[in-house]
Amino acid sequence: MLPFPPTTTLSRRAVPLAVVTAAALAATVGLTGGAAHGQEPEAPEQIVNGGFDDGHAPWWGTPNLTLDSSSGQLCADVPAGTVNPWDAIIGQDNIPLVAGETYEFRFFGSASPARVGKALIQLPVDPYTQYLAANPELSVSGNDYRYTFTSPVDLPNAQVAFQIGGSATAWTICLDNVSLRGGAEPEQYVPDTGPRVRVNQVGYLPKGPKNATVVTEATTALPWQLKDRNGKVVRHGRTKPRGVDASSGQNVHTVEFGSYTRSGTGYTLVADGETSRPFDIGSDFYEKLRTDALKFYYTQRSGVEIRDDLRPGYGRPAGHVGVAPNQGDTEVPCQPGVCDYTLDVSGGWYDAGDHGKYVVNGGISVHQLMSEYERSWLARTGEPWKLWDRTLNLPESGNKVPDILDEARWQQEFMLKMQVPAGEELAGMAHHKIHDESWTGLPLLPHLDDKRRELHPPSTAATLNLAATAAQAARVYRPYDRHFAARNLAAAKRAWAAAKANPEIYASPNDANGGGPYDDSDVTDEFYWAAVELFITTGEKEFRDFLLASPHHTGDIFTAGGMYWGGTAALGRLALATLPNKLPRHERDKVRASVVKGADGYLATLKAHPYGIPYAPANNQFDWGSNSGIINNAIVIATAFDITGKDKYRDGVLETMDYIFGRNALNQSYVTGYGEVASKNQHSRWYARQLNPDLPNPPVGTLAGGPNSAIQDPVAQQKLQGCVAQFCYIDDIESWATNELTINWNAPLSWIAAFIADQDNGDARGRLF
Ligand code: 9MR
Repeated sequence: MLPFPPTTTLSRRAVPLAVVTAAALAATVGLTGGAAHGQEPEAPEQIVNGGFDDGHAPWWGTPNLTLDSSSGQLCADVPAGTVNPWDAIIGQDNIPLVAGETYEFRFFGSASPARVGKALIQLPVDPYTQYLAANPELSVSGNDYRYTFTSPVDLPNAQVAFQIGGSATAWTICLDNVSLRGGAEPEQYVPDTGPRVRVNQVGYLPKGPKNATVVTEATTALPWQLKDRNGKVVRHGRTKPRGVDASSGQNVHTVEFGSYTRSGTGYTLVADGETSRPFDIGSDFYEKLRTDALKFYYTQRSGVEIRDDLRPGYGRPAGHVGVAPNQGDTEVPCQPGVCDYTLDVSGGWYDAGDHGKYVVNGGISVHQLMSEYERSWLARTGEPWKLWDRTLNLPESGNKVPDILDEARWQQEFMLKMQVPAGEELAGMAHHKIHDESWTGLPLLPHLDDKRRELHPPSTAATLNLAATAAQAARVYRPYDRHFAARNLAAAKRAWAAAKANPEIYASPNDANGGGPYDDSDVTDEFYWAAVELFITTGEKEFRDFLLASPHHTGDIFTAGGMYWGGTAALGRLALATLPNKLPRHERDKVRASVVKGADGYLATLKAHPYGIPYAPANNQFDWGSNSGIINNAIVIATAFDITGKDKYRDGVLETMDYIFGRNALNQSYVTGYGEVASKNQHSRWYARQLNPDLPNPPVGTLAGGPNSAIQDPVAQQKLQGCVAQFCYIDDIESWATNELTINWNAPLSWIAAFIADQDNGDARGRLF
């Protein structure tokens, strides 16, 4: 972070730093630093009348605001009951921007009572592209704010907009000294990465491996010490120099202290004069994560009230049940020209921080939950009773069905609803997705979304996601609800037939207004996965012949980036390797060997990686949602453990989680509530505490997407330009490209948490597979 000396230049109301909260510092680019920031004195002012000493023209306000500049500041009373940020705006138009020029945007702002505002510099017309998006935490006494951004466009008429809607209660905003000048030095964002000794801040299993990474200039081995919570040295040794790590650009050493096995809390590791953040040695935390990572799904539910008694602090009205201002999802039309019927597609999980619901991504998510359940029965260390009824505190708890299946069913019911009804064109296909006709802003609770909801065209990929998950549901739910199982099997077969008849209907990459595209123009892997699930459930020849002929049955599918919503072949391969099925033994052995080989590849990557992850994407370009790729690769390694029982695979899984929990370049955990410093501002319209203190943070056990080299969002672009892989992340709610939460990222987290919790202290010996 930059130093923040009290300003002496622009503001007449500079506040002493002591009254500025740490949160405010973290949430804004910086309070004004005056001359220290190197502003070019001659750079011309682009904003007209930002001082309000003589009226406020040409500033404008939305009709619900009365602008008052009689005090020498511009003040407005914001009425109660606005929903979206843009329901109340103070703005100025016709601001010229020059491409490549770095600007400094400054203003004084106060709010009574305190509120988070939105300050934007943007295109004045649809799609309102934002060149700067800031969320100043406005206090009653007021602060000076300063941001910089580099304009990507030449534009004669940009707009400065203070969006101040979205509050249930009335408040007053005042602005002063609004200024925009070019020629600024680009902001240097420096994350606070704390001590240079990087550990799993949550903890290590007593009998598991224990690895850490030290960031240091030293090139020869250094002494290290492990200290217990009283500061007593309980083990010591020497580091291993590892050179420069490509994923962080840092010179690093590694520490291995797995020979120390005593449980306890408050351990620290000391090396090179630095003391790590504290950690435990134990196993309780994985037992807790097993359920926390699954409990995440209840508060993602659409179409039902979230009960505060079940999730204190997270209760909210049902979203999208056809109650105004919602327009759906009980009777949703298609996009214009796509179909002439409506469907009841209420229910399911919201995909992520948006209110969209997508069959493609919903598929892998619900599949991995059902697979977690299936593994609990089949793996040698599996503990099915840990996922049993009454484990997740759900409305359905007590119904004698495992809670994990109650949760998965909420989504699977939605998947079934997305199938095109009999008698319609493309009957049996699944609509790709349903979401708002255009993007909504943050924050926005689901029940307050007033946009039109639309069904998007059916796609082959969605249809195969439905076929795969419905085939799986048919076997998983059979002991609990034969009727639901039969309904799924019928839907799966209908979907399969429809996909075979329409094998190349692809979702458009351009269909991305109001929701993500989830486009995919190679669905051969989805065909393979669906055939596998149908084969495991039915044993039928058609599916066996299909899967044996698929290139994905023998191809090298264990890629660097790992399985994900657009690459599902590995889901099929893992299922065939682990679930009872009618493949001849020698065929099945080949499949198992291929999984073990895939795991060996990931282990080799992990061993070569000074931060111990089975992830080394081409050109060091970390993917969108890299954390899920990393954990999905660990699932392949875990499956090799289930197949072979060899400790090295279990150790690889455990070491992978060290990275997720803090052994990384940013020295932070990516799971909310786990570790001393952890992600807590993931992009979400309803866990939006960073924008509105009345709302909660994401629930404990929520995984952040993690470093994404492509930094597509404005906050990341503003602060992380030029970042090296692991540094391409920021815990800011507006960084949707690096810091979102999703149903398909928590699914592998919950799978792997259950796997590790099953390992007890790292030495579980279960029944034979
Ligand atoms: O996770 C998705 C990622 O793989 C894609 O590259 C990206 C762009 O298409 O979309 C991501 O998914 C987002 C989806 O489109 C909308 N809901 C939020 C998802 C997570 O960011």
